[in-house]
Amino acid sequence: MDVVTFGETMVLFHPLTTGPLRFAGQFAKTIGGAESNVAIGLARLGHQASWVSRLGDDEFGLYIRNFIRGEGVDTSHVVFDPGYPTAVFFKERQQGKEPKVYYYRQGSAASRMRPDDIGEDLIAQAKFLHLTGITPALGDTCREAVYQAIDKAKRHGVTVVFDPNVRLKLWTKQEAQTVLFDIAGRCDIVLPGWDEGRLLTGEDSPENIAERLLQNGAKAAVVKLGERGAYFAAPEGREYVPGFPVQEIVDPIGAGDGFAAGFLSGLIRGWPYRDAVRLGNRIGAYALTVAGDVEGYPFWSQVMGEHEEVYR
Ligand code: KDG
Repeated sequence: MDVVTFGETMVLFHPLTTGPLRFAGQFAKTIGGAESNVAIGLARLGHQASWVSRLGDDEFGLYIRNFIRGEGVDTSHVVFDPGYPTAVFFKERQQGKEPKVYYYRQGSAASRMRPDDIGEDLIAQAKFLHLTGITPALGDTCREAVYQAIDKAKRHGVTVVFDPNVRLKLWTKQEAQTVLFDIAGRCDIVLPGWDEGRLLTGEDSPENIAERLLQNGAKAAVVKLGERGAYFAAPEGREYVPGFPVQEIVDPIGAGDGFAAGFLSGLIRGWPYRDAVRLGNRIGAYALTVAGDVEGYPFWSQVMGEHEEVYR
């Protein structure tokens, strides 16, 4: 196994029209969840990824499991929890702005995840454990599962990668800052967006954010800077890596997870940070071109340009 990750995935409905949701009459259905996004991105790039979660024992639970399994991700540790629903969320498209997100996830099956769901044996087989700051915001047992998973990974020398993924619809700024900064200090590699880095550290520049995260205990930090690319601080050096140009941004949600998948793919291949971050920027850019989270992630053959594209 290359990467083990765990977290909540929801059914995502995105409207076919722009404007307030109350006027939207037609929706496309797909799935979204930061951790399964990363697992799917990795599987498309040719890696073995396992996604662990709880789903409702319902139609949407099966839909999510089948979708993720269909992408080649290991879902054999997913628990179907009777009596608690699979969560859903909606995007609201706004002209010229990032979509708004509305969650219906309180009391969901995934909010009942607990430490035993993520077995030490599974983590011990992996090269990386990938975590996000969404899971600890879902509830006390989820938060405890995150802390214990980090301890399990450490006992087996598994590298822990943490994307803070701050979601202020789930908790207050103060709570998010305190808990996520604490978790970041226990992980090996931290991948904040620039705003998230500012919130966590109180610093402003990417360089200072990264240094503060290293002082806090991480071995490396990569600050994502949107179209400007990313800045990394790691034992092998410190550098800005330029972004990948995109002609038209359809929807930025899912780009950070694409970045994590590409970056991890580079590290699994044994590449230096500069190249791994560059691949992260590239996979993140693909995600910008579609309305869903994962539909834009490329296969490895596309990244390598192995096939000449024939349109008709
Ligand atoms: O990174 C994209 C995810 O944030 C989105 O798909 C939904 O996981 C999600 C969340 O909790 O916001």
